[in-house]
Amino acid sequence: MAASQSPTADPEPPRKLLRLTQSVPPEKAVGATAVLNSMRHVQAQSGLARGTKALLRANQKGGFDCPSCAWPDPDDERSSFEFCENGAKAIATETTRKRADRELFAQNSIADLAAWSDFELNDAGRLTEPMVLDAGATHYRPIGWDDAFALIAEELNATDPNEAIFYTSGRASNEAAFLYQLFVRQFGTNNLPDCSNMCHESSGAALKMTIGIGKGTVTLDDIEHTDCVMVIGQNPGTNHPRMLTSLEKTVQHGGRIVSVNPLLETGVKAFAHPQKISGLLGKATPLQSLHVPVRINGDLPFVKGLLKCVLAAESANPGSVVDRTFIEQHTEGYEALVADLEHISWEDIAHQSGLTKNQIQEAAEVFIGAKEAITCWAMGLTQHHNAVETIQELVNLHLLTGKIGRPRSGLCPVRGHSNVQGDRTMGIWERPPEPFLKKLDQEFGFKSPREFGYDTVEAIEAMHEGKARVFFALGGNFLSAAPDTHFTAEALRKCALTVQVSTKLNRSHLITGQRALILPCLGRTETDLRNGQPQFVTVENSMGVVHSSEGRLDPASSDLLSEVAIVCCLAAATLGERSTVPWADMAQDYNLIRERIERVVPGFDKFNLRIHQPGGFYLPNGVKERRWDTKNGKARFTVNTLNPLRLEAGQLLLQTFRSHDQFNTTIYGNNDRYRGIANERRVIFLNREDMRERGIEPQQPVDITSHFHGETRTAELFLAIPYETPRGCAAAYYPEANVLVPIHATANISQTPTSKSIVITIAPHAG
Ligand SMILES: Nc1nc2c(c(=O)[nH]1)N[C@H]1C(S)=C(S)[C@@H](COP(=O)(O)OP(=O)(O)OC[C@H]3O[C@@H](n4cnc5c(=O)[nH]c(N)nc54)[C@H](O)[C@@H]3O)O[C@H]1N2
Ligand SMILES: Nc1nc2c(c(=O)[nH]1)N[C@H]1C(S)=C(S)[C@@H](COP(=O)(O)OP(=O)(O)OC[C@H]3O[C@@H](n4cnc5c(=O)[nH]c(N)nc54)[C@H](O)[C@@H]3O)O[C@H]1N2
Ligand SMILES: [Mo]
Repeated sequence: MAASQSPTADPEPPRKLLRLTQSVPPEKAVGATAVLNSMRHVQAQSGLARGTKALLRANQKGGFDCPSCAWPDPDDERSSFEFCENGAKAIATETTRKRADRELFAQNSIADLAAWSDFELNDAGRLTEPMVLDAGATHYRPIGWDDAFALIAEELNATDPNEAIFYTSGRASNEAAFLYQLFVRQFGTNNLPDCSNMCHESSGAALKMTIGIGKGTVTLDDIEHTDCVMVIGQNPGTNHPRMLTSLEKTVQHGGRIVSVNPLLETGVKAFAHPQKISGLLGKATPLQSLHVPVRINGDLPFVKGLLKCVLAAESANPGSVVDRTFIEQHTEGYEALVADLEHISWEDIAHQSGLTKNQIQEAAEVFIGAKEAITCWAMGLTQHHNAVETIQELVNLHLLTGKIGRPRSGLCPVRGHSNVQGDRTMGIWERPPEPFLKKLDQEFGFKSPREFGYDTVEAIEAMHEGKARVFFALGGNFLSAAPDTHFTAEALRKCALTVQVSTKLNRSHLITGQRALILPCLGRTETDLRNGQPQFVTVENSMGVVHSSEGRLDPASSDLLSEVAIVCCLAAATLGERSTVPWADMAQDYNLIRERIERVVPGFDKFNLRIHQPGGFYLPNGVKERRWDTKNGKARFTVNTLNPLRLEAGQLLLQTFRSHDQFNTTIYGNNDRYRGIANERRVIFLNREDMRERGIEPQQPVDITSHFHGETRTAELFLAIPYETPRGCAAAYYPEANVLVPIHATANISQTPTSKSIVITIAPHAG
């Protein structure tokens, strides 16, 4: 029998090649192929009846919130098909009939399972009962819930609170998240890292500092009726497919779409609406009117170029472009911005962005010519060393032109996980603001710790240095999502105990501390009965709408607990008499939790009443009324230095991104249809000239080495494929490429791992 927990069990997905075929990427997205694909996934996993029942309740008023992305639902009328191909895959994967039960764990050791691909791990099915891995054991074994909670409580109570880490992935409901942070703070620490640290932290930081709120400022209706949407560093066709429905409306209303991306992503080329006969027959609406092929991490100079164009247009025609009244009334720092831009040369901008002055001018003309404009972005901007600066530069663009805080204009960071925004609103944050803690303390009669906790990268470092010994995850797949896979694996292995609250099997269950627990929970689609009463939870979407989510399917197993119940049991077991919070009552009636949220978190007045409004309610957002929650009540222009990564001869910049067949580390299949890739994930997309220069043939196996401050990391066995992208740019899938992301390569201020600009070299595969 293979030994488990031995540091030799490989934390990387197996390095095995499948059978790649590459074809020309399609010219349009969605259409009948997407519908067929949705049904294929649902039928294969869930069966038609269970699957269809689930799909028809997705994103309906009174239904459940699709567990995939955070794109909002229409405020008014909804069709009966408010889901997309990738939402269908997420639902299929949760509602699957397959089970990762005690037999599976008895038959397969940890080492056996570690040899499975990420696809195979997820495909094992839903987890059915709590499992424990004893110290030195090779296999997980079943454990009762009470024993599991007692085990964690015992370990936590033998641990200095600051040596325990409590991670959250963005699927946790508001109710679960609120109670979780309350428990963690009563336990005595702010060690609450979350997936946001690896995701939109840069957006939150940049927006908070400049406009006073770390969230987007527009509604779905704004997007659908604006004159220009700039989609920068985002691939909506794959990651937010329902956004295409909105972009189609923008275009139909006469708006223009500019896509800024090193790749010409199919999703923004054209869209065939899957719920219209014309769309099913293949008739597509062209979406982007301009594609700007920026070089990876070339966005800061690109936006500076746009700003220079705005100033030039204003000089040519004073009073036409720059919104002087707005600037005077609402902002500070204008003069410094103008002075900075005067010093920046077009040569530097062109050189660093990889774009010509003409290309930038063309984009500027669309933006300037639009009376109203919205900028949407995601990971293509947030995961770079200067991500915060780049997003601040976008804020400059909107402030300079006054295109913010009025209908149809503003900023739109498009969130990832379906409730990642809500989790932060509920206090999942290692750097909680004082007013929040004060209210929390008042409400629950205790004193929260004030010392900031660890974010994701700091948490990994702390575990690695032996400064943390318990790791608890409310959802997610920390090992595979985090940077520097081998470093993170070493860190987790140094813990005394690692605990994962999960729905599906993943690699974080296999790379563990000395002891490990898997606590299986209900998914969004399932009925949550407490004391015979069905409960619902709430979430907040990317545009600040809070609404309910209630599943109606029979749970995957009778032995699952809701996340809320898990947190309550854990808190009661750990804190005992130390806590005066009525954990048991709240676990039985989620209205009681919402009453507490209402008293602690601003914007939730009459929560239990308003949550029954069909579609929910908007949280207050001062920027929409041009109120700025900054120190002096003004929006701030910022001066951001151009500070490009300097590459040495032979080096390339690698971004790590998502295929069309995955949700983060959950792999649904091995295709990436919109990029013409079938049956392989170990690929590296390269510019043709870059391949030729290195003598690399199409589909040749290569090894990739990343370079950071003299350190190197290597990912082996990827097939090189020629792809339309600027010189010097490369791309590979996450999580296979995470081994290359150096733990210390993080963004200024937000500390987000720089997963979109990894300095690499490639060489023919050795072996
Ligand atoms: N189906 C599905 N949906 C998802 C997810 C999923 O994995 N699958 N993940 C969810 C989560 S958590 C998130 S955060 C979002 C992620 O949504 P995205 O941010 O769209 O995800 P990525 O695949 O990382 O794509 C990044 C895009 O940015 C581009 N890009 C890379 N580097 C640069 C750059 O330097 N400049 C510019 N301008 N562009 C660049 C890439 O070419 C790619 O098009 O999606 C959410 N929705
Ligand atoms: N190189 C690189 N790394 C990245 C990124 C990148 O672009 N490149 N993107 C980063 C981003 S944007 C993000 S958000 C993170 C994502 O990081 P995570 O959120 O940690 O990872 P996921 O893959 O979304 O988590 C999947 C697991 O969540 C569990 N799960 C699913 N549904 C539920 C549920 O309802 N409840 C509970 N308790 N568990 C559930 C399942 O067991 C599943 O295996 O990864 C980051 N890592
Ligand atoms: Mo994310």
